Amino acid sequence: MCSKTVSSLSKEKTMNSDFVRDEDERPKVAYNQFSNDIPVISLAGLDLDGSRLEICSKIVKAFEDWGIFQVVDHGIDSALISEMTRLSRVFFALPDEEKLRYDTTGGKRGGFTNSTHLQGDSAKDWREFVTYLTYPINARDYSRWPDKPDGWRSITEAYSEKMMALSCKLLEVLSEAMGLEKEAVAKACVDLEQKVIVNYYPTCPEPGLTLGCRRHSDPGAITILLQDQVGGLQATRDGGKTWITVEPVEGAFVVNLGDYGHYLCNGRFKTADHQAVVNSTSTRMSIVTFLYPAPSALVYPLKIKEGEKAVVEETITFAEMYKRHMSRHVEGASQRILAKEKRLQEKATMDMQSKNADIKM
Ligand SMILES: O=C(O)CCC(=O)C(=O)O
Ligand SMILES: [Fe+2]
Repeated sequence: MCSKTVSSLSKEKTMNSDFVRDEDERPKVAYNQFSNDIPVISLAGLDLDGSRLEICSKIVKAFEDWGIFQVVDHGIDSALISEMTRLSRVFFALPDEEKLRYDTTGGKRGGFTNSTHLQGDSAKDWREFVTYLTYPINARDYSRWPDKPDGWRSITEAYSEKMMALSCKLLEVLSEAMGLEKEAVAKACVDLEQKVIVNYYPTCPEPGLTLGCRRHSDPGAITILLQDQVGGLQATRDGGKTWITVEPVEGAFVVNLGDYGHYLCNGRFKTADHQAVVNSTSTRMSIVTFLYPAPSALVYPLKIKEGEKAVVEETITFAEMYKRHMSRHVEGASQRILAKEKRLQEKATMDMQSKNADIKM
């Protein structure tokens, strides 16, 4: 297995084989072949009775169709967004030794991860990332927050606070969409947890053979994602048959519904099925804020319409749901490896048979 950072590997002419995905997992649509199928929704007037209903109904439709929308006029200061972006870029440009001071190998919660080590997966993700557990505040472990560049820690604090406020507004919309009181979803969460991941995707010599971030859904309630103007975030709503590349919109955040959010509304809203692809000319960055319920929060629909069945078979805690979510991904990955080995074996047998046939002729 290769231990260089992805940034270092990106300078090589060919791609390291650890990153080569099975054919059916490889990108089907280019990173810059943009689609505007995902709606861009303005939050201007969200607090006014007249326009709130209209904005909420647009969000409901987007969640029903895709589990994803983009949000503009969200009230987050663009100077804060630019500074968070600038400082994150400075971090990833640091020498490997500096980034690896915060290496998460060995299961540390928070710090720098060079590619993703999903147990049993057929290939690694072409990305590096930094993770911070940002809420609850008393759970922050500042020893895992990189101390370089200067000012990044305080900007991350300010950024995560604004993201928490925006997430709470969106949880209110989700509650109202289910016909419940504004606080219903936040109450179901018991306590809100927030994790920030800054993803960095170096340029890749063979982007058609790999993924920056494997296909997945986010486990939590909602995710707020800031991407740069390069493009690479892709979504599917037919189980991976067809994909679209989400068009980057300056100043917008992408909002994804996670698995927990999907279960709370009894499956009415889709969980966002997504991945990220890379390219050979531009590095890309995304700053992702996950909103999770407390580990003890129960995963169960808040409202089940008459005649409807619950999409969950039993009430479990979010901690248990998270564990199952991760093992589902690991199981899927192991099955892929077995299938790949079987295909290779079948091919070897066929090659051998045709060689024997040639000899007999
Ligand atoms: O970089 C992106 O656009 C997607 C990242 C993502 O889905 C994640 O970090 O969960
Ligand atoms: Fe994601």
